[in-house]
Amino acid sequence: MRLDTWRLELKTAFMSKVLTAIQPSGILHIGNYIGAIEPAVESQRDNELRMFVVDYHAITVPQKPEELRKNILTATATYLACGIDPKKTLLFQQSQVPQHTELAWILNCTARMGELERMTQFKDKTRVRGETTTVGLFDYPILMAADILLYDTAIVPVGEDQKQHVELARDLAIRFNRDFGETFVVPQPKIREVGARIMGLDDPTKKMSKSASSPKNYLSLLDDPETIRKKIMSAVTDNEGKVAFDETRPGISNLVTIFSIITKQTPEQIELDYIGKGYGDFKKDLAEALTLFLLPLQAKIKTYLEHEDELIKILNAGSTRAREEAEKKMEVVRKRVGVCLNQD
Ligand code: AQP
Repeated sequence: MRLDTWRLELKTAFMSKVLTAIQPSGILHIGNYIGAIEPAVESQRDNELRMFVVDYHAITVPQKPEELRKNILTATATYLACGIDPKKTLLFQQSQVPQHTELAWILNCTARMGELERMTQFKDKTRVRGETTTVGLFDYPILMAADILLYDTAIVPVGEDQKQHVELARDLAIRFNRDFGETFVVPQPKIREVGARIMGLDDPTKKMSKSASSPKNYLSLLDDPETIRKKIMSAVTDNEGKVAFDETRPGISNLVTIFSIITKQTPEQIELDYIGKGYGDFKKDLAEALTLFLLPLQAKIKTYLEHEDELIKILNAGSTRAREEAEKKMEVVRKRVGVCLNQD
């Protein structure tokens, strides 16, 4: 065997299956980039990555059909612009792989009401939606568990907000394996140390969210330089006036975190650079750094969006491969549960 072939085989044997996904519930923001996209791009190098657009998650809250379609394409263009390579990564659209909803139904029949009632994200969103909360919103962590378990996923890089959902997927995998025989790999959440929870610019006590009621909450990856400047300059901080990463001061710490990640400097380095300077100088530099970071990314996203047919082709090709893989797992699951009548 040639040395390079041997090396490739050895590498493949140690590659982990990694999975990540984003809801096309709006234009992706810097929190999605830091919490999910950048870690996914990193893991693509040495792992087997599955990355998809979870459109059936997005409809757990009302979406305008034409906007949803656009957001699916924009999310795909964003993944590609950020460096996801469909030759290395299985890139697809969740709704094109019906095995996700099929497995979700089976897992529904093993999950407990209390497990879902405890989900923090559900409780937060219910507070906002009140009577209009859908059954889908309640059940969405189960669909997410199905997304993960179908592909023998070992690692799920997520932001802090999704940790509880990955833990539910673990519990459901362990229970299914116990009751029906070894079927699912038990996944692990992977949460980055800095930037796992980017906070809202208008309220740093809550996480940045696409569906926040005010656009001042998030920094969209498509915001233009003037919007970036305005949002950063008006970001909520405190009266201390000292640039520092300090958990008791969530506003300024959040901005230092964003600065640190996009400029690849440590928070300590940033603190040193701003000794004796005020928030105004810091925010101005942060807005400039974000503009420099986002403009080339936006140009790439725009180019991908100009070739809609290509984007659809990439998603369709990925979805075909995902269906084949997911179907193999579902054949085992149907047998284990007892609904498959063929014995062979
Ligand atoms: N603020 C955040 N900081 C760090 N990571 C974040 N993520 C989301 N918000 C932050 C991570 O991005 C990935 C995709 O999330 P999602 O779009 O599937 O759902 P979400 O977590 O509910 O994100 P949003 O922006 O808050 O969407 P909406 O408003 O539609 O619910 C996940 O890995 C998530 O952790």
